[in-house]
Amino acid sequence: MEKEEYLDLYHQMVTIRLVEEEAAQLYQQGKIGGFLHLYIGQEAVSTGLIGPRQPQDRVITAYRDHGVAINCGIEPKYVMAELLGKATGTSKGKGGSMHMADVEKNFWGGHAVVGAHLPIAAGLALGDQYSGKDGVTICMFGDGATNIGYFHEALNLSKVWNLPVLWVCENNQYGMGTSVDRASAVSEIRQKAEGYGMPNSRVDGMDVLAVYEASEEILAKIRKGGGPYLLEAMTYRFRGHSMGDPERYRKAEEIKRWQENDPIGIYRAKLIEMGVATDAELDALDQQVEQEVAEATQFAETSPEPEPSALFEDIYADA
Ligand SMILES: Cc1ncc(C[n+]2csc(CCOP(=O)(O)OP(=O)(O)O)c2C)c(N)n1
Ligand SMILES: [Mg+2]
Repeated sequence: MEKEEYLDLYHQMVTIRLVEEEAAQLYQQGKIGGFLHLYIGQEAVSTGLIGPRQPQDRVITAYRDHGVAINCGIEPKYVMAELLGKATGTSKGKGGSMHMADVEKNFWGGHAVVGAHLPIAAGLALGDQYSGKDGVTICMFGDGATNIGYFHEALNLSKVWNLPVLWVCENNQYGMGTSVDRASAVSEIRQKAEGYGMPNSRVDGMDVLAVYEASEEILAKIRKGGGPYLLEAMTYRFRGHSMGDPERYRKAEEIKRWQENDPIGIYRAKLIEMGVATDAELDALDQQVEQEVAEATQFAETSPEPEPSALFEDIYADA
């Protein structure tokens, strides 16, 4: 990788972190309605995963989607405007936090029903296979989603039809307040792929370069007709399940231990150690992102609300 590419990954991770820290404040001020699920702590997963994708590769995820939207190339100002329910938002202010999408960026959302986007991912991949395109569908979901029927149906059919899907389980150790050990019959989620004869592996989801390398290699295999693959990324969400989670199910020491393993801090140290960038260069980049996020917030706050008539638009797709 060239220096710019290394720094671009860093820029994306810091952007996600600062956009979400700002969003948490706006939520507390009552400017963001509904639910807000933050991705803070998990930035290395989507950044590393989406880094090596080709433009024809589709991306689809669950409701923890702000970071994924940014990694797919949606500008922070459109993410922020969507969070505030403004007409300039990426889903015209009608989707909000959980329903970011931009088909032009090949980002297929943002889905609130746990596991429900997995069969949609299989359908997207079937469409590409049927029309002879070489795109891979990258489908991200949580550990909790792997205990849902949709997961098993989608994995099974993807293998039966040899669909080009990269299934990615973001194992952040909890589904709401329930730990993986209490909800899943197997502690290594990747083992669930064995039941469908599907290749699988685990990766350190706090190490953006490890995720990038795994993604690059697996995408190439799938693109060559290798069929579906399940990648389990080990990660942790530093904040509650959503805003307002009292977090009675995990100990402060556990959170602290993981926070000491901050994916941005790890990557920053690695960039310096590898001689890619100096402390001062990274500080300057941090400041640049602060400025960009302030501008994005300003754009969102001063954007108009959707017109009432917009309620009746975008309900049915044009044939
Ligand atoms: C079908 C369905 N059941 C329950 C819920 C409520 N719910 C929202 S998030 C969640 C936990 C999912 O955990 P996981 O898949 O691990 O994702 P994470 O929040 O950790 O990213 C649940 C049970 C839902 N949205 N949809
Ligand atoms: Mg989870």
